Amino acid sequence: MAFKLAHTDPQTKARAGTMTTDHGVIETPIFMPVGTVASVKGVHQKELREEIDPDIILGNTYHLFLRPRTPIIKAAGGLHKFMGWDRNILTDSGGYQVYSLSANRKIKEEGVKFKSHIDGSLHFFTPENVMEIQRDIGADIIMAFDECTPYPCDYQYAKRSMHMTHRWLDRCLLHLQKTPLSYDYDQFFFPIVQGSTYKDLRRQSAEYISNVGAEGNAIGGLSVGEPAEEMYAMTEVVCEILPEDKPRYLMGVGTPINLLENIALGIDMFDCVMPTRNARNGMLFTAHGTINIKNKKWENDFSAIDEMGITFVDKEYSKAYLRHLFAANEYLGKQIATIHNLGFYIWLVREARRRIIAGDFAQWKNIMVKQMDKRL
Ligand code: PRF
Repeated sequence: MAFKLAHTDPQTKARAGTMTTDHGVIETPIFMPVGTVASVKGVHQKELREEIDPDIILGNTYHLFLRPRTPIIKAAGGLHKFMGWDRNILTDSGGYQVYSLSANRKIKEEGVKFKSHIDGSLHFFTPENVMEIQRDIGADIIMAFDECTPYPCDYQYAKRSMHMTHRWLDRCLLHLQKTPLSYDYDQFFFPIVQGSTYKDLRRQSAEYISNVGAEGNAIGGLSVGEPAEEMYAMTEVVCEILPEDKPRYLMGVGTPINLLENIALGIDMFDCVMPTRNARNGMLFTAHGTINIKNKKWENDFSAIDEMGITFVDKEYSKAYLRHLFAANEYLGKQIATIHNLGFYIWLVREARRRIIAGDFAQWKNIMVKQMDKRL
């Protein structure tokens, strides 16, 4: 994978770059819409491509392994063909979903035994079989199998867990070498920094991960309930150590403000369910703050959903109409809100990129952070 830094911001540590894989160019910073089960919830692939236009989306190993199951995806010729998405895909390893979704999981050195959240069936994930599954799912970027520690997490547990994540990483690497590609395009492997909210552990983990010399590096274990300031502090110490010339991916983050603050600390890639999940609950993100579209105050507001929005829904429909759709519990309401929110997130990272290149990212970020903190 070729990663080229086009520009670094002199006032912050923000970077603008490009990553190139066999499924095309990814302009960074990037936000990856979450398509957990081979579907970005509520958005047709055509709308995703033509209106929201992300260079890459994310899928989940845990979910796809359980349903439709790996052999079905393999028979389809990989996830791109199965879901009709010819741009980039990244799959998360299941290292997070196993902990957050499955009942009765048991974490041991060998791997994680877990019960499916769908039918209660028993499964076992190891660093080895998760690499094989990710080969067969066939995303362009695949992730190491890790343990995401909860917050708060005591120091001894965080330390032991981090070391196990490092040993699992070694097993992932060894097994990947023995596991050929399943399809005729390349895959790139990203290891994951852990270490909870402890700076010394984060530094140690970042050193370990950097030494792997992977095509890109990720930071996990954040945005799990800790205050934003603690997340930023961890991002900062880790970014000081991770190689400059490789993309940095902050997993599962976050709010629009979190994105800008972490871009300023040197992060290049993000994913989060927030724009899609919150859309389904009637929460809209805009450059001027958040809107609860279910609120009665929008009942008679016939202004556009978002005058500045990049997607067709933003100018085509009014706030009053969208509020009505939510009140009537129509599917279309959730769809419109989802397209709006994803369009906004993609606009935000693209605008950040443009500002980094133009040289006024820091000033713009400070204005945006204040504006986006409002509730409209
Ligand atoms: N590990 C993995 N995926 C993740 C996380 C992690 O720590 C997080 C943490 N916010 C989100 N997604 N594998």
